[in-house]
Amino acid sequence: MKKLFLFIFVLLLPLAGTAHVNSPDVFYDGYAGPYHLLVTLRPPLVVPGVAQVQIRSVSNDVNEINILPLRMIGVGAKMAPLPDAAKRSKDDPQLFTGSLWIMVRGSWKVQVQASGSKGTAQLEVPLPAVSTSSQPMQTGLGILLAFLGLALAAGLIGIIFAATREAALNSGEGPAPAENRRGRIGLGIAAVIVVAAFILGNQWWGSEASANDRLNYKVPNMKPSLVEGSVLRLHLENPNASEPTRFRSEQPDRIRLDDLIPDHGHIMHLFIVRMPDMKAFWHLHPDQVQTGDFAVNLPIMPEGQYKLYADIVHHTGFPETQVATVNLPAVTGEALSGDDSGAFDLAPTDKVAQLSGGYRMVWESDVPPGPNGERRVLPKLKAGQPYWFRFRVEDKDGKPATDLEPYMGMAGHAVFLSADGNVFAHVHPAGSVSMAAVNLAEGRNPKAAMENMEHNAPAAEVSFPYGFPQPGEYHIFVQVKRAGKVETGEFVAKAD
Ligand SMILES: [Cu+2]
Repeated sequence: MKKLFLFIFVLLLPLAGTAHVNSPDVFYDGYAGPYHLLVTLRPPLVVPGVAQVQIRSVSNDVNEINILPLRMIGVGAKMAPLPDAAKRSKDDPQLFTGSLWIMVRGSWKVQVQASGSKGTAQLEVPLPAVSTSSQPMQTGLGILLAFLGLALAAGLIGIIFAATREAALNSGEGPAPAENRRGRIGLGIAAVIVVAAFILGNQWWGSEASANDRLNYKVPNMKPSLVEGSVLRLHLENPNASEPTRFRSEQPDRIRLDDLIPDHGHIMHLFIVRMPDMKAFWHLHPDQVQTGDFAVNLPIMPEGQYKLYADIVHHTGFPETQVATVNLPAVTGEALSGDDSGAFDLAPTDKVAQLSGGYRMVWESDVPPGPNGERRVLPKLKAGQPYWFRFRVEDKDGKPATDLEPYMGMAGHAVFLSADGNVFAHVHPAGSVSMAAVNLAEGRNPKAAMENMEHNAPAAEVSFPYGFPQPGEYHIFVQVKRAGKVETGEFVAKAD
């Protein structure tokens, strides 16, 4: 039964996603006051719908967790519904689960209130909610409704026929030819009205269904072009611009391209990956030339087919990834500078990636020690499960690196990409949420994106909470900054 459910769930996995491509779940590693929590939010496939919430407390001092959904901006952000209690697992007392109704599309946040031995504290997790697919009516229900509708129509026609023919008769009298004729006329008129009602009803249903389809979120496909040999221009698309409402009122969080806010210091983060070998990877930061148009100087790049993923964040905290595939000739571009990084000679590995100067990045296959300090090994990775992906940077003697620096305000940046390029997620130590959205959710100025960022030297180990949306092979690109230079390690992972 569970397998069947899983199978159906996989079938229903949306072909679209936001912020990330085809990776709709939200993973968030954060603190509610003194409590360290790992929050997983599974947004509904169709809005209105139910979001699944799973919270793992890292320590065992949390007794109770309450959750509630709020709009990210506008009046809804201040009208908190009563919180729901998350259910504590019997087998695993540090695991809490719950579900929340998300009633409209747009930018939401989930407030998590944790209570325990150190009092009550809360944190907020951004949740972008969109419909990604329309569910067709179940065949059984369709047949039942068609049958009931026909019975109603036949009944209505029968009643009108009987009423026009026999209502004026005395008891015991049969209908005379005049009454028979009146009955037949009544029958004809009733049949015409019922058939007309069926046709109009069907049109109404169809237009509602297609209006609903138009509201489904579509992944935006930007148009790339190469100018002057080494400048990449990107023309963004906004297929979700017009959210027509019945009363033509404008949605406050309608998706538009003139409202972008910087996310960890840049208005766009562009990832370029060569397909299908994935041995070339860049993380660049194009400038906005005008609304919807961006440009960036390309580095030195070998010829090939490249997939492009451009992350942007709207003023509502709603993140999007614009995608494109492009064939490029060899580009004799500029040396990388500023926050731009990447390499064209990466060697994907499942354990140890070589960095410059003999340094290494090691994917740690063990997980943090268990409740009694016992060592635990990372189990086989399963799709749909949240994990901490942990990477240790060590010097040529195998000692933990001591010269790591924050890269764009964070200890590390990771990209999780499926082998076919259809699943993409840009993840940080705090999770898969956009950092600008986290600031917004917690009531800080999203534009002052760097103010809550790390300035201290990161530890030699960096971890990313993430779960693969579906089974398959994935590449993980992990970026850290060491001695003033950004280094990229590439790992291959399999999810069952
Ligand atoms: Cu990043």
